[in-house]
Amino acid sequence: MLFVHSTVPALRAVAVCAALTLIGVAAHAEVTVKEAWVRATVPSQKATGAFMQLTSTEPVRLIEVQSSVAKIVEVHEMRMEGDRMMMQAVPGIDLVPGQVLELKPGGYHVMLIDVVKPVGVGDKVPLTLVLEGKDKKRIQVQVSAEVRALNGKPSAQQHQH
Ligand SMILES: [Cu+2]
Repeated sequence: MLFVHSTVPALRAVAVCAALTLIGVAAHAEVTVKEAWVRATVPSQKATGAFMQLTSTEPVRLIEVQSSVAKIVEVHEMRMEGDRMMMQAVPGIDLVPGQVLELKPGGYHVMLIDVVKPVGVGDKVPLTLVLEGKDKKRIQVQVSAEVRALNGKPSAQQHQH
């Protein structure tokens, strides 16, 4: 009798684990990041932008970005309001499966505010993207963004002039 009582809960625990694993796989989104770059700063400049192209296999929402190079990191949108260019923080950006979400100058971008030291051309800036699925599960994507000059051209091309 003792043997039976101790075995049944153990089996139940295994069954629960297997079910959780299956849910995890079904909700797994693969997020791809391409062309990640950060605009170089000049010594007196305290804020800059990070840009990239994002795609996902599942509907997910970019809700947060973290980086060790800035004290505050926000997701911003830029848009025309009348004849003025306005920039403001947004709570998140939705990724539609199969569509490229482009963060670019003049559009959505990651704002790095209060940079701890100037970021120079050729440096690598670590970014952690936090994305949330429809099931509220969060995934993190680590990105190494190349620092480029103000015009956004890759540094290799800069050297050709
Ligand atoms: Cu901004």
